Amino acid sequence: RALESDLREALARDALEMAYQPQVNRHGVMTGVEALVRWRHPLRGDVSPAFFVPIAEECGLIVELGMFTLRRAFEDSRRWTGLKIAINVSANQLRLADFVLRLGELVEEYGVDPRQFELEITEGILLGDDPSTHDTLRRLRQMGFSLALDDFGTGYSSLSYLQRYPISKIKIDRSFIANLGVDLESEAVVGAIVKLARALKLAVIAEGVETTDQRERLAAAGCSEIQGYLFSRPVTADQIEQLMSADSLSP
Ligand code: G
Ligand code: G
Ligand code: MN
Ligand code: NA
Repeated sequence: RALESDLREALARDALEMAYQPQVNRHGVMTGVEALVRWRHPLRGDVSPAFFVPIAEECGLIVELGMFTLRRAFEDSRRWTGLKIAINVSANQLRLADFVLRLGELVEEYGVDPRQFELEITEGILLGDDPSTHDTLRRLRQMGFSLALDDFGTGYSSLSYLQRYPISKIKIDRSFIANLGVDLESEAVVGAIVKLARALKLAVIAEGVETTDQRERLAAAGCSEIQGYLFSRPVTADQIEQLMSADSLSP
C-alpha cells in the first residue's frame, strides 16, 4: 500500500508533527493538553490519525508511531511545568510485550515525571479482561502515569471495568456532547456518566465542546472540565506556551 510506505518514510524522517489541544476547568484556566499527532502528506495534504493510526496498527508501524508521539510529547512537556499532558495510546501499542519497558527508558532519557502525564486508552483495551493488560495498567500507575478512558460511552462499557482497572478519569465521547440541547437522551446519558464518575471517585471531562450552550449544560450536569473548539482547536507547542501566559482562555 502506498500510504503505508509513505508513513514508514515519514516516520523514518521524523516528518510528523504534534498538535496540542487545551483542556480547561470551570474558570477557563488551561489545566492540561491532549497530544494529537498530525501528518501532512506531501501530495494528499493533512491525513487524519483516525485514518492512519489503524493502518499503522495493521502493518506494525504503530511501534514507531507510538514512540514518536511519546518522544515529542515528553520533549515538549519540559517547557510546560504544571500542565498535564494526555497522550493517546492505542490498544496494539499497549499490548506490546515491552511497552512498559520502552516507556520507562523514555522517561529516563527525557527526565520527565510520569505524574505529569495521562495515558488515554479506549474501552476495547479492557475487553476480555486479559491478565497481562491488568498487569500493564497496574505497572503504569506504579510508575506514576494516570489513566483516562477515552470515547467513554461508545464502546462495550462493562461498568465493572471502571472499578477493576486503575482508571482515574473518563472522557465523555463527543457524540453525546454534540447532541446536548438537541435530544433529551444525550442529556440523560451525560448526567448519568457524571453521576457514575462521582460515585466511583473518577474525574470526568467532556470532549468536543463547541458551544457555550453545551458548556452550560455540562456545568449544570456537574461536568466542568472541558476540551473542544469552543476554547481552542489543537495548536502547536509554541501556541500552547503563549496560551499558558493567559490567566484564562475565553470561548
Ligand atoms: O484529533 P484528531 O482528529 O486528529 O484525532 C483522530 C483520532 O486519532 C482520535 O481517535 C485520536 O484519539 C487518535 N489519535 C490522535 N493522535 C494520536 C496518537 O498520537 N496516537 C494514537 N494512538 N492515536 C491518536
Ligand atoms: O478520540 P479522541 O478523543 O482522542 O479524539 C480527539 C479528536 O477530537 C481529534 O480528532 C480532535 O481534533 C477532535 N476534536 C477536538 N475538539 C473537537 C470539537 O470541539 N469538535 C469536534 N467535532 N472535534 C473535536
Ligand atoms: Mn483522546
Ligand atoms: Na475521544
